[in-house]
Amino acid sequence: VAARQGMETPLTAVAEAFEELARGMDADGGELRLAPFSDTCALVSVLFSSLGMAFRFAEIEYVTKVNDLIGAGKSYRTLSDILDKDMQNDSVKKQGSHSRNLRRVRLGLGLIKALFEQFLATEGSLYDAATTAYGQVCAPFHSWAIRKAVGAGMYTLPSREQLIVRLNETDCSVQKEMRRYIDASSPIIEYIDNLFLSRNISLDW
Ligand code: 1PZ
Repeated sequence: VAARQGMETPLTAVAEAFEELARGMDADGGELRLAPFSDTCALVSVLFSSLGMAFRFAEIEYVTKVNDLIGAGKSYRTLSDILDKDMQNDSVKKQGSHSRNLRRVRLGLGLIKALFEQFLATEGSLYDAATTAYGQVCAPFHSWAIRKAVGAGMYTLPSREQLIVRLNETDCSVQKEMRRYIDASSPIIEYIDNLFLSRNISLDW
């Protein structure tokens, strides 16, 4: 209904926020400020409710990490500043560090991007799209127990049609908005990966 009436849908809000974040990054000379980044990542959690109750634990996991970054925004100006500080303290990969939480949030952003890519590229079920996306982006870094739990949760995902309805989109509008998120989040994701890689920190964790 919202899409037909021209009102803003959750997906539009997320896509627009990432477009604005990417524009801000360009305006700041290719530097990503922490506060707007964290706020934008927080918006993503509106999408969780459309995936169903089984992914509540994924939501809690994601939101906890985003909230840590929101808190860090009071002391650190940019994403780079977080990495630099954790490098000094040798705590980049330490559980609960801002850098590690940034890496986790980036996995969440990448997961959604991969899910949307799968959704657009195939006519298959949401189960297939989500299973492929999770296998590509997150599974390599998750323990066996987590992978098992996620695999079981996948069976409770809604159908493609149900997801479109829950997101207040139409067949046509959902494609446009998913594409917008994919395009706007790509430079942000790439930027975050480069923060680590340019400091000789591999991304195999
Ligand atoms: C887009 C939705 C696709 C379908 C559903 C896929 C569900 C993925 C569920 C991920 C569950 C994560 C469970 C916990 C993992 C933690 O072990 C790790 C490590 O945390 P640490 O040791 O550093 O404290 N956490 C992560 O890897 C964070 C991953 C965030 C993924 C969140 C999903 C975001 C999806 C958004 C959906 C709208």
